[in-house]
Parts: sequence; C-alpha cells; structure tokens
Amino acid sequence: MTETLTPQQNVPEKHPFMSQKLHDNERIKSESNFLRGKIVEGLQEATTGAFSSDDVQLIKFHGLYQQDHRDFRAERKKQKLEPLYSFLLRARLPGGVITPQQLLEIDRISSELTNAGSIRLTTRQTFQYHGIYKRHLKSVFQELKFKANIDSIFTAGDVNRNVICTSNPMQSELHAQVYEWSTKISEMLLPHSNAFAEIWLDGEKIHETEHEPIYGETLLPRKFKIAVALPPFNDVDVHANDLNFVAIVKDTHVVGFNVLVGGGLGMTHGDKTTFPRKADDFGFIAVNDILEVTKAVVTTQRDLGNRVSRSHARTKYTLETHGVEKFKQEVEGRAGIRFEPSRPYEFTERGDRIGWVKGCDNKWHLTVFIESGRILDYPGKPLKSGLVAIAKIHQGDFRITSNQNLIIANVPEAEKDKIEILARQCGLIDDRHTAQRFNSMACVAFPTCPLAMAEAERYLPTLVNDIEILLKKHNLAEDHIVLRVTGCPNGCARSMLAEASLVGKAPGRYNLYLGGNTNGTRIPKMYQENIDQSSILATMDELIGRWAIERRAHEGFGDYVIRAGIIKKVIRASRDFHN
Ligand code: SRM
Ligand code: SF4
Repeated sequence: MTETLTPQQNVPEKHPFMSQKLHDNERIKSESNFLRGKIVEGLQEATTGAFSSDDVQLIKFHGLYQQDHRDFRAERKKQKLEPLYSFLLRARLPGGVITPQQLLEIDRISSELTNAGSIRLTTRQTFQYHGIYKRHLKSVFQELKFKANIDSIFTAGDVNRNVICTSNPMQSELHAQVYEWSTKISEMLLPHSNAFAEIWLDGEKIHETEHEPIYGETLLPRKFKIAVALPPFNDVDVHANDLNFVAIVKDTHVVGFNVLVGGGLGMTHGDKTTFPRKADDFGFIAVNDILEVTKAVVTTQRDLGNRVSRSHARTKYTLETHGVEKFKQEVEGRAGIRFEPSRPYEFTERGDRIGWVKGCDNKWHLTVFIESGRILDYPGKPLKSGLVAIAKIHQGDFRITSNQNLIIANVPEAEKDKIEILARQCGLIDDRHTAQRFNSMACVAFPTCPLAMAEAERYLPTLVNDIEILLKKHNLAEDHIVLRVTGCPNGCARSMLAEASLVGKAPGRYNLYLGGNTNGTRIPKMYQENIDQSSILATMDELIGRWAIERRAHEGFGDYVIRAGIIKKVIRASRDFHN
C-alpha cells in the first residue's frame, strides 16, 4: 500500500528545491482551508465581476477560470470600465461518456446561463462553458449537479485533471474496460474536502474529516494528466500526459498496461529550459495494479516535483531533475511492484474515424466532426439544435473524443436512418469535409484565453481551406497532414505532436513546427519563426509540392520532411534540438 505521508515528510534530504522560496501558489494552497479561501465572500461582492487574486487561483480547483473578453478589453479600458469578467467552467467527465438526458441538460444550461451560449468540446474529452457571469455561477453548478449529475471538481488546478481514454467504439468490450479504469482512477483522485459542496451546492458534509490522503494539504506542484490508451489507437496522444496506461490485450480482455510517465507539451517562447517531452516507458504492470501504480506516480511527483518554479513543476521536469531510474524505483517502492519489461503494441491510428462504424456488438456508432469542438448554432448550420433533436430520440449514449469530436454511440439498426437524417440536416454530417479538415485541430485562444498570443480556433477554418487548396494543387486532395494550431506555446491542441503545427507568437504571427508523425510518437521541430499568413502558405506550398513529387508510397508529410533532410530527425524531446 502507498503510504500517505505529507509532502514535507517525503521530501528527500537532497531535494534540489528545499532551500529556495516556494512559489506563492504554495502559500495560497496551504492557507486555503481545503480550497475554500474567500470564495464565498467573493461571490457576495457585487461591486466587481471578479474574485480576489488568491481566489482566482483557488477557483481553478473547482473547475473555474476567471477570464475577460479580449475583443472588448481595450475599449473597456478606454472607457475606464472594469474588464468584462466572466468564467469558464470545465466539466469532469472521465472517458467523455454522457447520456442523451445529460446532453439535453448541458445544452439547456448553456443557453440559459452562459453568455457564449456554446458547448465547447475539449482535447481532454470533456466540455467547457465560456462566459458565465459571477452572479450565475452558483446556478450553473447546481443545475449541472442536480439536473445532469455532472460536476467540475478538479478539472483544473494542481491536481489530476479529467482522465481520458481511447474512445474507439468498434472495440466495445475493450472500451468498456478502459473506460471503467478511467473512471476508477478519476474517483480515486478526487478531493476529500467538503468545500465544493459547501460553496456551490449549499451541500451537506460528504467527508466526516477533511484530509487529503493522496495529495497532501498543498496538493500537487502542478497540473497532472492521465490517459488510458487502447492500441492501435493513440487518439489520447499518450506523450502529452504525465501518466499513461497503454492497454495490453489478450483475446477480449485487458490483461495489463505498459506505463509511460513524464509526457507534456507546454513550453515558453525563448526559454530553453522549458520544452515538450515524450513520456518514458517504465514497463508493464498487471491490470489490477493500475490504482496502486497511479497513486505511487502521483505521490512521487507530489514529493519530488518542483514547488519553486511553476514553469518547471510538471512531472516531465521531475524526471529530468531526479533521473528516470530514480523516479521509477520510487514508484516501484511505493506501489510494492516491479515493472516487467514492456509488452509489444503498436499505434497505427490517431484521428477519429468520422462516419458510421458497426461495433462488435452489432450496434452502430456515428462519429461526427465538430470543428474545434465548438457546438453552436451557426448560420445555415444549426449544430446545437441538431444535436438536441438527436438527443431527444437517441437510445444509446454520446462520447466526446480527445480530438474535440463527438460519437453518437450505440445506435440500434432501426434508429440509424433517423439519426443520419437529423445529423445531415444540421450539418453534423457534411460530405464536403475533407480528410485534411478531419485531421486539423486548434485550441480555443482568442477571445477567451488570457494566454493567447495569436488566433487559433477562429483562424483554423480559413487555414484549412488554404491547405486544402494547396493539397489539391499538388494532386494530393485525398491526403492530409496532421495539422494543429495553438495560440501560444502551451500546446493545448497538442501542436507539439502534429506533423505540422503553428504556434502563436503575436497577432497574425506564428512559429511553424514540422516533423511530428501521424501516430503521435514524435515531437516536431521549429522550421520557421515568427512568420505571417502569406509566408506560412508560401512555405507549405513549396513543401507540399516537394512531398507530392518525392514521397515514397504512403509516406506521411512529417516522415517526408525528415527523410528529405528538411527537418533533422528529432529523437526524444524538443530539448534535444533547442540545446
Ligand atoms: Fe490547456 C492553460 C484550454 C488542453 C497545456 N488551457 C489553459 C487555459 C486554461 C488558459 C489559462 O490557464 O488561463 C486555456 C483556457 C482557454 C479557454 O478560454 O477555453 C486552456 N487546454 C485548453 C483546452 C480547452 C484546449 C481545447 O481547445 O480543447 C483543453 C482543455 C482540456 C481539458 O478539458 O482539461 C486544454 N492544455 C491542454 C493540453 C492537451 C492535453 O491535455 O491533452 C495541453 C498540453 C499537454 C500538457 O499539459 O503538457 C495543455 N494549458 C496547457 C498549459 C501548459 C501546461 C504546461 O505545464 O506546460 C497551460 C498553461 C498553464 O498551465 O500554466 C494551459
Ligand atoms: Fe490558450 Fe495557449 Fe492553450 Fe491556446 S494553447 S488555449 S492560447 S493557453
């Protein structure tokens, strides 16, 4: 069994950060009284739409981010008005599964209580509401909990985030198993604090005594992400997560997992001490060891992670600082297991299979493409109303994918045509979409993300149009490049695992990275810095033209740019070529 020591008890003598001043967020957490802070008082404060700066950090643990509409920021400043504050709420949905009834409630709440009116599917298999005013926050929490049985506990902050798992519906039995483990992991890593129910739900005590047996009172040094992948599908992008379980299957059963630790994609422009990093393979564990190993990895990161510099606090840096072997031994000791040599597996697919597939249980599953995951009624394309119409007749469930798409799952044969008609009417099925569009992804960026340096979600549709034109020009219209755009180097659309990616530098300007691969196991490298739209297209025109002529059979764009020497081979982490 994992010991439940506090971080202080577990810090080894030679911890490199012991003598330095801890980051102020550590103070905020430790003084917060199990994440209460002064949130209740802040909610009652009617003179501002915001919370105090300490509470802005604490509300993250409750699944909220304070934001202001960036399109209006300058104008409001000019008029000497407070920024137009509103909140993002991120739901907790391990594995991304929801019922039609839940979807109807999610839709209603978005229309009645949010300014944006949209449901935004995320790259971590859940949904976000944007634009909730402070005065509506409590109602949103209560409606979500009491009408849809959904909460947002620990979807942000220095804790384990939404646990994601492969959503391929064709392997129904196996999906059920990896989904079950995702939910068990998620539940094991929930807080033991009554603050959430107390503040938002006017709730009764859930936990008799408040303590955090796994996290300790100051929780983790930084966010922590877990994925469960079911090969051959790498839709979850294992190298983006602190902890990954790759399911090893025998016949129809998951018999164990290969454990990969220390993936992460964020970096800071110009700071070479920050970098995207692939996860290290620790080895194989038996299926029933998954929870103990999870606990051991989380507590090792809790105790060894950097609490001084938040830019170096993720597990990937802990591995770099202490060494992979030491971290691994620590996990073995805490979990009481020995990692066996990894079992063979292969990732061959990553994007969602858009369209209908029949599962092994003879149920049908329709994966619909939702550009950047934004569900809204667009002119001539009422996606949101269409989805509501489907939810009203659908007898199965829905699954949000880690690629911001949605699966209308478990449709009986007799209902298939009705669902198809509704999906076509609202634009959820659109035969004009190309493979390129299906394999392109963007993060939110403007106008809500405070960290955005350039557009992403609002730029993606035109960028894809342009890339489609280039592919057509070079007779590659049926082909695609795994293309991702993020408004800054944090990499929320996992741009650092794409074949080609644009990373925002300033309005209208991006760094162009090339050389990732189609199955998400290689980190791309910077090819051009700070370029504008016309340079991006000129470069892509030239490179797609060369790829069309020089590629070997079925050679992906990312593999081609490396073989052709356009990009030097990237082995492990971007650090290898930044240094
Ligand atoms: Fe992210 C911060 C949006 C997945 C790396 N991310 C943010 C914030 C909350 C900005 C902020 O801190 O104020 C963004 C809110 C924008 C908005 O208005 O909605 C934001 N991240 C998103 C989402 C919604 C992108 C999307 O288009 O779907 C994804 C929500 C996931 C979820 O449901 O939990 C999202 N973020 C990711 C991923 C991809 C993943 O997890 O698979 C990454 C890269 C993987 C990783 O963590 O290394 C990612 N987000 C970051 C980082 C950099 C973290 C780092 O340690 O390097 C930040 C900034 C931070 O934490 O300081 C960030
Ligand atoms: Fe915001 Fe940057 Fe994440 Fe995009 S990548 S959502 S701009 S933090």
